Amino acid sequence: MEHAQVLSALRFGDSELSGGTLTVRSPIDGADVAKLAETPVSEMAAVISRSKAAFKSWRTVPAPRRGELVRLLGEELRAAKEDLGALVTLEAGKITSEGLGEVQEMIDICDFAVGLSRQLYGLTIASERPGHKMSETWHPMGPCGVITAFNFPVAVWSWNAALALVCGNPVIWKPSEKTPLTALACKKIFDKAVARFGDDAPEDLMQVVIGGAQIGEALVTSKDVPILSATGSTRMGGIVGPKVSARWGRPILELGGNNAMIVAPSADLEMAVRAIVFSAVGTAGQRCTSLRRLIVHKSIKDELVAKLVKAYGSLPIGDPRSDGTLIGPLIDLRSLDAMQSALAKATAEGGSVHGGGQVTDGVPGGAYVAPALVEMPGQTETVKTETFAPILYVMEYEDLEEAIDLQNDVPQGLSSCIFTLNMREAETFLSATGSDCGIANVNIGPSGAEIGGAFGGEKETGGGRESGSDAWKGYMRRQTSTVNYSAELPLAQGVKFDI
Ligand code: UN1
Repeated sequence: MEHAQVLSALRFGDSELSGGTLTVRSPIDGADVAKLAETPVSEMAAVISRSKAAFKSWRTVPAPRRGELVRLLGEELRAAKEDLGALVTLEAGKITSEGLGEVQEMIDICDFAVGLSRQLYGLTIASERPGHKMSETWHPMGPCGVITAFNFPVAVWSWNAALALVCGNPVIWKPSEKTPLTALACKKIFDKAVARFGDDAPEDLMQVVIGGAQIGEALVTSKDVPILSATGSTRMGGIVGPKVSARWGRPILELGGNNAMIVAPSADLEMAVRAIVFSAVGTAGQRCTSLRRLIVHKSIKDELVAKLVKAYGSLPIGDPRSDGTLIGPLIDLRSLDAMQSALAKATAEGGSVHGGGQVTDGVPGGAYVAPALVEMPGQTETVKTETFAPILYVMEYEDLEEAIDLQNDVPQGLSSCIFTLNMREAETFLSATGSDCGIANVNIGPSGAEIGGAFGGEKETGGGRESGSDAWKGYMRRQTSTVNYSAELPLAQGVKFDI
């Protein structure tokens, strides 16, 4: 589909797409597709105060009813799946199947959140005092700021928004400047769900603000935004996290990853190769869960590298809209430069590079690259640094302890995996002495997590958890209540204080 067709399918009007100051380019061909109006920084106080007003009424709507809105959003997303997937392709450069996959991830989290809306359970806790009852209740928090990155321009918003909404919180979304159109399209889809839902959804339950760092800064520093979820680089998180904490807000951070796979001697190598290729070159290496480090047992390293070099040689690179393409463009030329400079550094550190060059033939413009496989003599500084591009560093190990040490010896802690058929190795990898990451898989690559699990990681990945499991607790405040239904007033810990 041509860019204009994709935009008109989602009912973008000409006036919406022109006359503004934010130029949106498609990474597919570098073409300018829109000039969007930006939210003035001076508007942010009003945006936040409208969100506060929406909170006052949304928190009183029963949670299962709030879930109904998210159910309708899931329905609208099902209806818009192809169109929104195509827009993800247009704006982020993902291949068609991954664009659709991202929308599916949104649908899945909506389904999850609908069920959750009837399961925001607290606890009852045994009181040490007679005639007393102790319990724990979860309450809505207030406006939730969501700052998202270009690489999952819509799914990450939905993980946050679906949970925030059933938990009783309005959302203010600041998408990446590189992918604002997908955010505006989601807002249109959300508005359709609201129109079907009825009057008990307040105005401004979901607001999208368009612009750069200053817009984000307004959310980060406002005391009226108690939850701030931010996805992006560790550098960004290092600024955002402390600022949110300093004003006693709750940051939910999902930052850099430097994800590894250990390939043990017993691994099913055919399966490992498929998992490696998908997770290292899928999304052109631009997932925070992309595979960046391969730690291979010495005895199988040459065999595995040979298989990978062969597989890498035949990967279809090109227009992400074309059938059969597996590697689309990088988001922009800066990413291409960052990749080339990482490869030059790795070479200087003793690495030997297979592939990795720019691809200019048979592509429609944009920043296309061949994925790189880099055999490294050890875990150098460059290997420890996340580069958002399809570079896979290969290192070898002799015993599992050494492999786990290498896996853990990076500043980031998002995702990790081991390929082995040896149960002792697999369980050790998952144990307290194993991977230090938020995600640890066996015989599965590090990327492509399902929404049912809590998503996020440790160390410089930021410690936040989003999406499944009990990540919803990050969007609510916990209240412990003790009720005395006796006629006495005993004090806890047996304290006597008679007056
Ligand atoms: C991201 O790259 O920011 O696990 C999110 C995955 C996807 C989400 C990635 N479900 O790869």
